[in-house]
Amino acid sequence: MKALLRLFLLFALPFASQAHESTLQVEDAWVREAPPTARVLGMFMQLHNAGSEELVIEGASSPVCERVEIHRTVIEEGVARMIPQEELRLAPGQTLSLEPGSYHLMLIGPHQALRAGDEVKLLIQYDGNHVQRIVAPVRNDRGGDMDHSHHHHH
Ligand SMILES: [Cu+2]
Repeated sequence: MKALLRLFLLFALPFASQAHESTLQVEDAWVREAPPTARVLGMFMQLHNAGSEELVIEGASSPVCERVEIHRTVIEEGVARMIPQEELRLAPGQTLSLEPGSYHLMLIGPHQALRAGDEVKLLIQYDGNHVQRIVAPVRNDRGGDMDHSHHHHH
């Protein structure tokens, strides 16, 4: 039993110390597949502040594209516009949903076409010197889409 406990600690400790630093939890991240010629792709996820203080997401980067911006889609007079955001603020315990038609990350200038099934690495910068690395799949999403700028019929 003691040996088992020691074994558990051996494995648990590196994760525990990591969890202590990381108050940002990211779930259900995915990138929306776009036509091969697309110069931007939307990326979506659930962001959760598991800490006891406000968390500020300052930006993100990915090896698959030139840069990543934080955007918010707003509808003005029936037209969808994307407004760049300086940062995202999460109150303690808050979950913010990045989803089509709302907040999202914009992958700008992809180095190559991203297809459904591909994986995208992303590094999220928050609270000054913290980073969170995630890997997200590219998915084909044709349902529930508010953005009709790309058509699939010819
Ligand atoms: Cu955008």
